[in-house]
Formats: sequence, C-alpha cells, structure tokens
Amino acid sequence: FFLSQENTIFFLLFSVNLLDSRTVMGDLGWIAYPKNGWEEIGEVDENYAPIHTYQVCKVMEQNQNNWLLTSWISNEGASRIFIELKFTLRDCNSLPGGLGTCKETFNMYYFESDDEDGRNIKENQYIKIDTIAADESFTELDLGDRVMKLNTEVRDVGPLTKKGFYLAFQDVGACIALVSVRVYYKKCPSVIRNLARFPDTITGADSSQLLEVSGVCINHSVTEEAPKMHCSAEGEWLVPIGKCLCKAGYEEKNNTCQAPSPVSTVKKGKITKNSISLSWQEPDRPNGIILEYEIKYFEKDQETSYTIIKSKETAITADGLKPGSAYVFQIRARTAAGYGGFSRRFEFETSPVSVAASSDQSQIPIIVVSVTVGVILLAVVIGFLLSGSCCDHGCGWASSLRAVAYPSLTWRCGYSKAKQDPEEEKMHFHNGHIKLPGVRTYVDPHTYEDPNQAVHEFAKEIEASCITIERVIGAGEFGEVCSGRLKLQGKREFPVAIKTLKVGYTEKQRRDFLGEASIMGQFDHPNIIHLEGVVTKSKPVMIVTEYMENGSLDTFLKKNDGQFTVIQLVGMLRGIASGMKYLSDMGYVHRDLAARNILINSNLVCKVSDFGLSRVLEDDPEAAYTTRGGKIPIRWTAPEAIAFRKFTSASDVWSYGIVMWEVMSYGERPYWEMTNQDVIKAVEEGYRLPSPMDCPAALYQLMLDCWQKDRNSRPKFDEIVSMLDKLIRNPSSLKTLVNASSRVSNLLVEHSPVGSGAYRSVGEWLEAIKMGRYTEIFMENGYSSMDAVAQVTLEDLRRLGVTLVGHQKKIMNSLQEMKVQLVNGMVPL
Ligand code: ACK
Repeated sequence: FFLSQENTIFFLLFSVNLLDSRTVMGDLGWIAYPKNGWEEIGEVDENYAPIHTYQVCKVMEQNQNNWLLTSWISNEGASRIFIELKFTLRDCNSLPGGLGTCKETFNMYYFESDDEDGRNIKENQYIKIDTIAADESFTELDLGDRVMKLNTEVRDVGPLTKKGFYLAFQDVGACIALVSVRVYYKKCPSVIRNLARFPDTITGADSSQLLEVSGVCINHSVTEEAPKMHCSAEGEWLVPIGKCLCKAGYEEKNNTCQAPSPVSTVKKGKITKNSISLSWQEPDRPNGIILEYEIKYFEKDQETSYTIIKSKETAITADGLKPGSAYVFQIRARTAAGYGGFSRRFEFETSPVSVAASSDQSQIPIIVVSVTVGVILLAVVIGFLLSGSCCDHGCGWASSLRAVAYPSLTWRCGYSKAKQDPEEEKMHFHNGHIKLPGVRTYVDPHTYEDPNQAVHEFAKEIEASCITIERVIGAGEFGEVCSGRLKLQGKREFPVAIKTLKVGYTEKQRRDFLGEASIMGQFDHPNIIHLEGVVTKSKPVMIVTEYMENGSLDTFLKKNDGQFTVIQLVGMLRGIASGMKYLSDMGYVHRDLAARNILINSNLVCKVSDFGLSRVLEDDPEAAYTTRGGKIPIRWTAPEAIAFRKFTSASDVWSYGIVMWEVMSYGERPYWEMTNQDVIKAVEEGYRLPSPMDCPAALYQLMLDCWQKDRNSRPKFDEIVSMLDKLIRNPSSLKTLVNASSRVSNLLVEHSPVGSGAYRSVGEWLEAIKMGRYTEIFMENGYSSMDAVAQVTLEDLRRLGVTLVGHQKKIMNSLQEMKVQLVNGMVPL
C-alpha cells in the first residue's frame, strides 16, 4: 500500500492475499488432467524454495483440452476477489509447422463451494472468468537471448456468495508457462480520521460500489457531526464526512485525545466551621507531567455557584465556607495534553457553629450575602441602562440587543482572586456561560451600537506575541494575508492564516475589517472557516483563522485541471453544501458564494469563507455596480437579487449552482467572456449555462434546479446535501454523463418553455410543462415517443433521476391529463 501525505485524501490501498503460489513452501495440491497436459516444473529458487511453475505446450496436436485445478481457496468473507497471473506464452508464428493448431490464449474459470468437497465437479459446471491472452509472446530468438517476456494479467470476480472457490486454467493448445498465481481481495484498512476510528472494511462486491462506513469516536472524544467515510472498490477511503472533537478538557494530539486519568483518592484533613482541608493522590495514569490541579467546589445543591481553585500541590484548604454545610468537591489534573476528567464527587461538611456563638456571628454571612445580592441587582439595572458595556475582566453583561438574540442568556461574571497561597488561583462562578440548546441564530453585528463590542462578544483576543508571521500569501481588501503559526498557552503551536489591517486605516475600515471576525466567530462547523481570534489591542490589527493549505478553490482547481475523480469533486461540493446548510439554518445569507470564496485544505475539505460585514462586496473584484448602485457579483447572483436586491438563502442556492458548475469544470469562468449585461439578459430570457464536460447528468440536473427562475422551486441546502449524499453512496448514479453530442460547449442552453397544444414530440411536451431539462434523460432511456412516455410510472421517474417531488408531480399530473384527453379524443399521442 502507499500513503500519500499525512493529511491528504487517503490512498491507502490494501490487498490481502488468499493465495500466492510463490510463497507456498510445500505441495500446492493442484490437479492436472489429462495427466499429459499441464505439468509442474520442479524448480527451486536460490533459497531452495519451490517455484510452482506449471507448463503445457501441445501446440502440434489437435483438440487440446488440458485442465489445471487449484485447491479450494477460502474467500475470507470477501465478495469480490482479484486474480493476478504471471505467465509466458510462445508466439505461434515462431513455431515451424505449428501454425494450424497453435493457440495464443488460455481460459480461466472458477467454481464456488462452501467447502473442499466440490473438487470433483464437471468442467461444464465451472464459470468462465475470461480468456487470457498475452501482451507479449516470446520467440525462439528471445529464448536465445534469454529474454523473459513475463506477462501479468489481473481479473476480478464477484459477487461471491459462498465461503470459497476453486480456480481452473484450461489450455486448448498453447505453449504456456504459468509462473505464479496470486489471489487477493482488497480492503480499506482501519484508520483513525478526524478523531473517529474506521474499521478494516472489505470492499464491496460491485467494482463501482462505495461502501458508506460509520466511524466511532476515539476515547475522550464526542461526535460533532456523525463521522463517515466511503470505502471504494479499490480499497481507498474517500469523501470523509463529519468529525469527532476531543471532549472538554482533552486536547487533540497525534490523532488521540490523551489526558491524565481522574484523581481517584481524596482525603479530608482539618475541618473547621468555615474551612475544609483536602489532600489527594496523583492520578493512577498521569500520562505526562502534571502541571497543576483544578479543584471545583460548591455548596451541595447549589451547583450553579461554584468556586475553582488551581493548585500545583496535592492539598488545599477551601475557606470562607458556611458553617454546618455540606460541600461537594471534584478534582482534575492538567498535563501538557490538557485536563483530564474530573474525579467523582466527594462530599464533606463544615463543623456546625455552637448555639452560643451563632446568635451574633451567624448574622455576618447573611449581611454579606444581602449586600452582595444588592450590589449584583444594582449592577444588573446599570448594565441594562448602559446597554451592554463590558467590564475589564472579561466578565460581560450581555447587551439588551444580545439578550434579545439569546433570550435565556443571563450573565457570566464574578472572577476574583482571593487572598491565599500564591501558588493557588481561585475563581468564583455564578451561572456558567449558558449554551443554548438547538440551533443558534446569527446575530448581525450591525445591531450592536458599538461594533467593537460585537468583536469581543464573538472573537477571542489573542496577544500579538503568540503569533509568528511567516510569509505573505495574498492581498485582501484591508491589507495583506499571511500564513504563520499560533502558540496559545497550554496548546501546541499550529499553522494559521492571518489577515492584517493596513496602517492608516479609518475607523470605518477597522470596523468593517473586524466585522468579518464578529460574523465568523459565531460559526462553528467543519465546512466554515474557523476563527481563532483577533488582535485588536496592538497594531497591526489582525484576524487569525485556521490555515487552509490549498488556498482558494477556484485557483486550486485550475492548477489541478482534470486531476480528481468525480467522487472527490462531489465530496468537495457536499462539504460546501453542508457549510451553506449550516449558514442558512443560522439565518445567515452569504451573498457572495463563489469558488474564489471557498478555501480548501490538504484533506480536500472545502470551507466557506469571506464574511464581509457590509456585504457591499467591496473586496470582491467580481462585484460590479448595478443600476441601483449596489455592487454585485453578477455571474454568481440570482436574477431577483440583481433586479431588486432580494438576497435570501434561495439566492445563495443559485450561487451554489454556479459553484457546482465551477467545480465540475475545474475553475472555468461562468459565462466565459460574456459581458455582465449580456449575462443578465441571457439569464432573464431563460438561458442557462450548459453542462461542463464529462459532467454526470444528475449533477447538471441539480445545477439546473438551483437556477430555477422561481426561487421557491429551487432546492433547499438540506435537500442538496442529502441528494449529494445519495449520489456518493451510489456512485453508479454518477456514471450517466450528460450526452457529449448534446452538450453545447460555448452557447447557453435555452430553458424557456415553448407553446402549448398537441405535443408532437417528448421534448415539446416536457418543454411545455417546464420540465424540458429531462428531455435528454427521457430520450436516452428509450422514452423517445409519446406512446412510450404514456407508460411512464412514478418508479420510472425516480429511476431516471427525477428526484424532486414537485417535478415528479408535474410530470405525472400532465401524463394523467393527457390520458384523460386521449380518452376524450383531444390530443393525438
Ligand atoms: O488562493 P489563495 O492562496 O488563498 O490566495 C488567497 C489569498 O489568501 C487572499 O485571500 C489566501 N487565504 C485566505 N485565507 C486563507 C486561509 N485561511 N488559509 C490559507 N490561505 C488563505 C487565499
């Protein structure tokens, strides 16, 4: 097998031998009949190991029928097996007098059987695999030169349904030496990918089959999106989908989430009415050097208010506690790999106060609590009045606007350092940051009075000293784009992309620049570019994102024209659709979806990027001013968005169709060199881009669906994702290409309907009901006359690839209508 690059889409080809005649030390146990046909040459190699070569050379005799039967070969559960033959064959022309009877081929057969008892079956029960001919035959001259013209031929057989099989080689009068026979099956070998483990998977029975395999998240990781990959018939893993993420407290390292095991033994020490001392032992499996412990504690049944102490020692004293109260403690250790899991809960109680002492002292905590609550309430009121200014410790009141967007978000505050051991750090939390269940909604940073606040709401501030800039990789509207490395505390350094804001910027430019981070920071999806954070407290101002090794998709495809399989291209499209589904679920309309705004990493994973704040698309060189003054990338934009600025997820779907076209044509410019005005006019008149070369019909159909004039008829992104998933699962559906002869290479395709009335042809009928796109598929599948069409069933439509329910209904209803009319003698079919 070979492994291309650690991170590229896998080409781990794996085969497992079921038989290799060269490695069998003893007798092969094969049978030859008649006895004077095939014979084994008892040769040994330089290590005295037998070379099991069989030969036959009855070229001068008529009617040869020499059989060589192998012993029973178990298929070990594989349903498609491969047979590699190495042989030499004599050129008949070089045989004086043998021309009349000499043959230059032999036949290979198989017979399936669950056990070894099937050996005595008759010749005619064997199933022929193929006639084997030599690419190179040898002559006497070659023999003189001692040239060995060894042929290698591979055939595959499947689906196999029994436990094993016999092979047979039939000679009908050739001069052959069968040097070796290797029988094997292919499998996609067990791998860990995106933190999910995929098992050894034997390839499918069909040579074009892709098996969808679900991955299992490795230890200490959880599903982000159900991880899946596809095992191809060649034993390659293709199209990874979804991923696992290390659980909170675990860090990803070399495809694992390694961290210390939980602390298991905790002992109580001195207990007073206000304090509890604890000590514990190092975890059984520290898995590295323990850097510190985190001790979380709270009053029993009051978990929403807890305190965290960080300590380098294995003992602490928690003080400031209420007398006579039970407290719950949990401890976890941290190594360079991150935090381990928390220990189980340990419960200890402070000593009660004596009755005499309680009368005065017990008032103190009550007063303290009352004052604290008073201060907090006052702060709430001020916080709302000020509409969301933020305190310096990173503890923020949500602004009233944000409170609208996140109705149940309360507040997160209370960071304080207590007077204590300098080795310890202590923090109190009230109501940890609440994560809303279900899908979140995108918050437009414009709704913030102060856009700077939006940035800090959604983006982490990174210290400039954590970033190493390595080289300039491009130019953005606001400044250079660089690649570099980010080293965050307690994490390994990793590559990042850094967008910088050029010096001398205006306040508006800074706002717009950081606006992108405010938007990006709200997204968390494997197909959306991930924001690491921003640098705003020093200059230059920067936006730091994950690094995408292959840069923007359009350039990448142009550079690699024709290099990918259809499945790989569909995998890219699936990723983009999945990212767009996420954005549309969040209520975010992209408005500038185009291959140039998709980034692609070394895994060929595509991620949507470019989230400008103003969305006037100043930074897109493709954007042109419309008559209404807006700047729009005409070739990618839906007609309603160009005409009256109706930007919706449905207009993003139109753009997605254009991206599909760009991907399938390896970065071709949509509408080539037509002017923007001509593009607008042609699209308005019902013309559409023709299919890219070698494009599967199902994909072109999907493009046409995305380019429906009526935006409500376009598929939704979730439908696009499931449609692409279906195609990936069933790659034979991608085999029907758009007919090359009907593919118009430099003209647009007309999609406007013709008139109604009696239909002279299938094309005319389909056009009239606005289903003209299916004409070709109907014709190709034998529905070329109206008589044939009259027989079409719903099942047939599905088989033809008419998957949209609306279209199925339209066609079936029209057929039904025609049948009724036929009965009434109105339309001659
Ligand atoms: O095609 P490219 O190499 O990919 O050139 C452009 C350039 O910067 C200007 O946008 C590249 N670029 C932008 N963001 C990233 C990123 N996150 N990772 C890698 N390259 C990026 C883009």
